Amino acid sequence: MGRKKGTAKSTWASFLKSIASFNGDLASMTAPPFILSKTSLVEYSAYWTEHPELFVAPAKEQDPEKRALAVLKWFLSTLKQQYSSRSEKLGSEKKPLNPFLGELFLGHWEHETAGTTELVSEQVSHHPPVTAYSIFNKKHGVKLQGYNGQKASFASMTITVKQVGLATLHIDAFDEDYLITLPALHIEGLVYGTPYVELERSTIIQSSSGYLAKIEYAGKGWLSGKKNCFTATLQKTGSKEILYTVSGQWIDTFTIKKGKTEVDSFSHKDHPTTPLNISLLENQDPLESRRAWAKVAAAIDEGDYEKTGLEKSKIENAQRELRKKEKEDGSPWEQRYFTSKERNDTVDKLLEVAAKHMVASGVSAVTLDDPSKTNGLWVFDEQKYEDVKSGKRDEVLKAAVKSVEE
Ligand code: HCR
Repeated sequence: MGRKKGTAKSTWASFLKSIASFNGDLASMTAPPFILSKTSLVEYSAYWTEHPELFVAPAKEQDPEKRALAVLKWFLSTLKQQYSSRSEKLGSEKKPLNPFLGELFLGHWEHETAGTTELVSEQVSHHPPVTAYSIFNKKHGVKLQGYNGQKASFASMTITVKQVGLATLHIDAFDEDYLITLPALHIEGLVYGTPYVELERSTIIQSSSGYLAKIEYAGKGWLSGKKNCFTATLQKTGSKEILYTVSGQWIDTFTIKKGKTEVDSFSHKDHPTTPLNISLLENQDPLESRRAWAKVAAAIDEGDYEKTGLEKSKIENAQRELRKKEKEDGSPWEQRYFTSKERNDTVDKLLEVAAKHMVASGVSAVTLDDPSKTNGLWVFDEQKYEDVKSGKRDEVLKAAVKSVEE
């Protein structure tokens, strides 16, 4: 059975048995210690921008069609980081740490041509677990924001994960918005103890300038014999004419064609990622992920699973106490950088356009999950961000940190 031997093999077998009856909340899944990752899910927002030069590239295109294509290219380039970077050695996907409410992951990328791109990621809800993020490059006027939760199910020895949430990209120079839906995925290789992610179904990217990109995912044995494949098209919304087709393997290379002519290509080996800069642990806020989970991460590194469990429980128990206290005091947790809305007009408009097009072309319409599944629609609150930066919210922040440290 794969690379698992002895006790690990029997632990894996009982793990498979146990997930057969889990309730769909990935956070509640108890995984064997050897597949525990020391990275919290709140960090995953950084995967959107490990190629800052591609993130800002659309802002340089004057032609809306080329801009929409540049957005599609950037999105496709993020998939490897998002879904397979933790499993470079095939089949070594791990279970991330479940972020606590208020957990933060902050950083910035410095790139020769793209300049500074900033990242703000925050766990905005614990039940259900939801991470919200804002990634922006002021020099080029490009802003991405989104939020994300997961709903999982287990059948035929596979964990299938539906993502709830969405992302929007804004390009200041053209006052243009792009709505990005998130793909579903499943975990392959579970039976062999070699888990890895395969994407399924589709993603759409609808622009306010009237372009729609559709990406269809396929794994091994479907459209091709290769894993992690996709085919994408770019059309003017409402038109049947395909302007560009993009296809390939999202973990490796893809080509962009206009008709039968190849006009561009992308290969991960030619595009090294740019590392994210984060503060030293001692300079981090106590709610910042790496600092908060440091003892758990150290225990995982040492392979000391008893200590790992102990340190994790300390954080989880403190969180339970904190929620109890908030309830008693009637003062709910206040998110540091994000605000929950019931409606988002930009998103609604783009969805409506995309849905009409899809119904007309016989593809099932895109709908968004009920906001109650993510405790609302989360948007980056620039006022909160500025107030934190200028020190205006110091008192509130100190109180939040104190309550977590107590
Ligand atoms: C499914 C997953 C947790 C969720 C991760 C998400 C969906 C989080 C948001 C990111 O933007 C994109 C993303 C990428 C990850 O690939 C995905 C994770 C892959 C595995 C993990 C499971 C909870 C792990 C299950 C444990 C297995 C190894 C048995």
